[in-house]
Amino acid sequence: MTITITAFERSPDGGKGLARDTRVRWALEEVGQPYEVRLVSFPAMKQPAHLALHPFGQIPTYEDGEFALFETGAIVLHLAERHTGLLPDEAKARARAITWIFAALNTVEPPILELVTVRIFEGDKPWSKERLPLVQDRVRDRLVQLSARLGNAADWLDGAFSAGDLMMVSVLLRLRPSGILDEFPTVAAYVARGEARPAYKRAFAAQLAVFNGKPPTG
Ligand code: GTB
Repeated sequence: MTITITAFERSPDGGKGLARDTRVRWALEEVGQPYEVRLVSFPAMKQPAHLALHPFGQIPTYEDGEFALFETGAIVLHLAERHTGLLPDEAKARARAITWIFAALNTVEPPILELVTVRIFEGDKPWSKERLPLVQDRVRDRLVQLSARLGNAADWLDGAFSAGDLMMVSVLLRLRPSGILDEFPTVAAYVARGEARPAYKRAFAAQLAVFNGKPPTG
């Protein structure tokens, strides 16, 4: 069965790879699974056909024949569990790698999304300027902790590259427009290592091709 994911017909990020289909594309590239993409417009995401796949009317979704998933955490974990390359075989190391997926989504991503909200969606509110430093500091707290975890020697969060790193790097990339990442060289270097992976580059290029109106090749 061909795997099909959904993505924005026209991503509001202008092809910077910040929409969440990129992390699913990246996982598919890491595990070597071919996939197709169905592009959806904002109105189409709220129509019954898409809501049947995604109850919250969002992208990305994942379909493999009759089987469908939503939520990037669930999709990446599903792929990582069924194919080699994104989770260690040893049970405890595997559980730790899965822990990092949850840590990325539940502990690191929320303050980052708060920052995006204050900077972009609430930037015109009178209280926005006052709130911004508080939210920036909540993000900085997490980056201090991640820097400590990575230390000077580790390339990845727990041994070899895993789905936990894929999710953490994906979450951290959303920070790039804010400039905060550059304050933390250890974390910035970690993100750069993720972006340097051939699978990430293919995923990024594929989503950019959509934005540029170029049909995917190969
Ligand atoms: N928890 C879900 C998951 O991880 O799958 C969240 C999915 C989600 O937020 N999807 C967004 C969406 O469909 C796209 S990725 N939004 C449309 C809607 O809710 O109506 C979030 C996103 C959007 C835009 C940018 N950007 O422009 O930079 C980056 C990320």
